[in-house]
Amino acid sequence: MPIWTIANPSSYDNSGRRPSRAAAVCLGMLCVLLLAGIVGLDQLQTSYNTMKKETDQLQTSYNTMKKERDQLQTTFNTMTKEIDQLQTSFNNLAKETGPKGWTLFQSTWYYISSEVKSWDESRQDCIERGADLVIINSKEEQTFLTNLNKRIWIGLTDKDIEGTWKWVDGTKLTTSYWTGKQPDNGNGDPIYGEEDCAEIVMGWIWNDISCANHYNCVCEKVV
Ligand code: MBG
Ligand code: CA
Repeated sequence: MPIWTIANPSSYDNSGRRPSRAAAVCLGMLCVLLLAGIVGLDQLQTSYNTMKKETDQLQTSYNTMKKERDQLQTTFNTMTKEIDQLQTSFNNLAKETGPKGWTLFQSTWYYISSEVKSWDESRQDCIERGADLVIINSKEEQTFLTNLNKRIWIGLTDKDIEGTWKWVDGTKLTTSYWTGKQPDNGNGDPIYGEEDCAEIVMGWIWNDISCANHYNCVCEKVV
């Protein structure tokens, strides 16, 4: 049945236009809206597809990079191990070929004395060997000296100004490894007297003690 026959004749307006025309306009607008919706949805779908493709590509790149990073990490670990092995071989070789009594540790030569002497005599000995009493610049060097398990003189003194500790090259002390309440300058006890020289004690770290005491020493020669 045609649409205009449904219209109620009482609903005719003053313009004399038939309601079926308004319905047609509405229908037309709905169609336009529907079309716009469809176009919009299509664009959204396209954008979604593009983004999905990009996300997939990013995921692939991420996976590739992760794999590459893992490979680099493995290579790095292998190389670190090789460096350690080379360092050990080098140290062993240097030990064999270096001057008698001298040990190489981290590119520096150390002489561990076999005789016990006062701090001043020990320093003089080091100087005559073209070196000086050891100056400690790193935790590794400190550990190396502690591991010698000897009572040794190091190149540290406060002879010039009491309480101002200086290395034998004149530099001021920055990082220190004093044991417990040390340095205490003998803690006022006449048994110990004035304590102006630093030693590394077996199982201890640093202590100040009378420079006249006789200990082994470690000389250091930087090449
Ligand atoms: C000693 C130190 C000495 C002084 C003394 C004070 C038990 O260690 O060797 O240098 O510090 O303690 O009591
Ligand atoms: Ca002391």
